[in-house]
Parts: sequence; C-alpha cells; structure tokens
Amino acid sequence: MECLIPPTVLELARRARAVTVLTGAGMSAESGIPTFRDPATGLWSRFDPMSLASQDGWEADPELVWAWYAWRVGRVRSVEPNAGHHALARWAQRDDVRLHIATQNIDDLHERAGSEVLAHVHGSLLAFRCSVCQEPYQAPIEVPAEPVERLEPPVCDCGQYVRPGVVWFGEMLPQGAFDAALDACLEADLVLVVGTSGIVYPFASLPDIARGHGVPVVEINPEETNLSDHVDHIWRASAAAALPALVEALGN
Ligand code: BJW
Ligand code: ZN
Repeated sequence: MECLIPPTVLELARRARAVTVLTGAGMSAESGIPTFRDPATGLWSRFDPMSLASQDGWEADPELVWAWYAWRVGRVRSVEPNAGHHALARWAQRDDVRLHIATQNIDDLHERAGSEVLAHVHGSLLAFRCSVCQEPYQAPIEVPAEPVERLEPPVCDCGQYVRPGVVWFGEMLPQGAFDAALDACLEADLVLVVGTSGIVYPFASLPDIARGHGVPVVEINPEETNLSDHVDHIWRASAAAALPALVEALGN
C-alpha cells in the first residue's frame, strides 16, 4: 500500500546531513517480534513482562525468567529484518548523510539488515553472561521447540546461572551507550523516533533533549505515544511502510 510522506518530513530528510534514528520495539514488530507492551498471547499471557524483566523477577524465579528469554531467543532467531530495517541500512550507505541508530531493542535485526548500531541502550539478548561474575558465556544456547514455563539457565564456570545481556529495570545502561545516543542526537540535524512508547527512561528523554538543542524531531508510529506531545512532526505509519517510502523518495 502506498505510504504518504508528510511534506515537511520529506523536506527535513532531504536537507539532513546527520540523521539519528531512535528505535523501539515497534521497529521489529513487522518482523514478527511482539512489542514489549503488546498484550502477550499463549503461555506468556499470564505473566507481566515488567516483572519478568527485572532483577527481582530473576531472583525470585530464574527458571521462569530464563524460559521466557529462551522463548524470545527462539523468536529472534526465526525472524528476518523487515523493510524498515533494510531501508535504514540503505540510507546509511548514502555519501551525503551520516546516519546513526540508537536502539532500545535487544534483537540483532538492524545488524542483520546491514546497519551498524551506535548503541544498544538496553543491551543485547544474545550477549549472555554470568549473573554473578559477569563473565561472557559463549556456549550455544538451547531453545526448546515448544515454549515451556520453566527452564534451568545454563551454568557459568563459577557455578552460578547465566543470564541474558539485557538491561533490567533499575540496572545501569551499558557503559557509554546513553552518552553515545545523546551525542548523536545533539549533533544531528534530524532525529527520527520510530516505534517506541516513550515510557522507559532515560531513553525517552532523548527527543526532548534534542529539541531543546534546536534539532527537529519526527515520530514515526501508528499510535499516539508518551512522546507525541514532545515532537515537531508526527507521522502515523508503521516502520516497515514509512522508512522504505522515505528512503525511496530521497532518490539517488
Ligand atoms: C509500532 C509498530 C510498527 C507497534 N511500526 N511502531 C526517570 C523517570 C521515571 C523513571 C525512571 C527515570 N529514569 C529511570 C527510571 C526508572 C526506569 C524507567 O524508565 N521506568 C519507567 C517504566 C517509568 N528505567 C530504568 O530502570 C533504566 N535504568 C536506569 O535508569 O539506570 C539508572 C538508574 C539505576 C538505578 C536507579 C536509578 C537510575 C533501565 C531501563 C531498562 C528497560 N529494559 C527493558 C527490558 C529489556 C529486556 C527485555 O526486553 O526483556 O527494555 S523494559 C522494555 O521497555 C524494554 C524496551 O526496550 C523498553 C521500551 O519499550 P518500547 O521499545 O518503547 O516498546 P513498547 O512495547 O513500550 O512500545 C512499542 C511501540 O511500538 C508502541 O508505541 C506501538 O504503537 C509501536 N508500534 N507496531 C512502528 N509496525
Ligand atoms: Zn560466573
């Protein structure tokens, strides 16, 4: 289906020489990865993602939390980057623009589309490490064919459980990740915010900070979000429709 580009957004994209794209779960939705706050289906509908994605949740029941992450590893492995991921990779290849991506997503779909990601501010699902000594865990991760409710996590050489390399609530972001995203927003002449509800901080503060420095901010999202009142332009469209349309309209 044709995707109509708001003329001001197209003009901003045409003029921009430094573009920073901030992405959230909606970026990967059309690849088949459920967003974080979508109502869950199946086995996981009985559990609250906010509790599972927390140190308290892990400490209370590591087998439950590991089973949830193992299921998500299976989902990420089985899907492909969508047209939106590919469009950003193509845009970054242009000689007339520097394009940075800072993502909250813990999947590797930007990279698999050919993009270099400046910052994974909430970590990477596939970068497993020991939950106690923090040593990276390199052995293959087994994913059950069918989702299960409990699964024992792998064990590190030190005898403690291995955890996913993601950032849970109350945890610090990976060293340097937020600063890199912030610098990229401040040096941009266009910030695109794609597929995030803008609920989680400090990432959600980036659009406001960019605007405070005079950088125009565009939201691409089919729904209203916490950020909608804090951006310059709103484009109500999905990532996989809007981004290819925009990059195509830029021409060669
Ligand atoms: C589409 C679409 C399509 C659908 N196309 N769009 C300041 C104020 C208040 C609280 C805090 C604050 N600073 C820090 C906090 C506390 C906390 C926080 O933010 N709490 C809020 C809930 C209020 N933040 C933290 O704890 C952070 N750490 C921190 O600040 O450290 C410093 C510190 C430490 C100790 C004490 C004090 C300070 C860490 C946050 C970690 C977040 N981790 C998670 C889980 C990761 C692992 C996992 O996935 O399991 O990250 S939470 C979860 O939310 C995940 C996501 O990255 C994140 C954001 O979600 P996102 O991407 O926005 O997804 P959704 O589902 O919410 O929205 C999807 C959107 O897509 C929707 O808008 C749809 O419409 C749209 N959409 N289809 C385009 N096709
Ligand atoms: Zn260890």
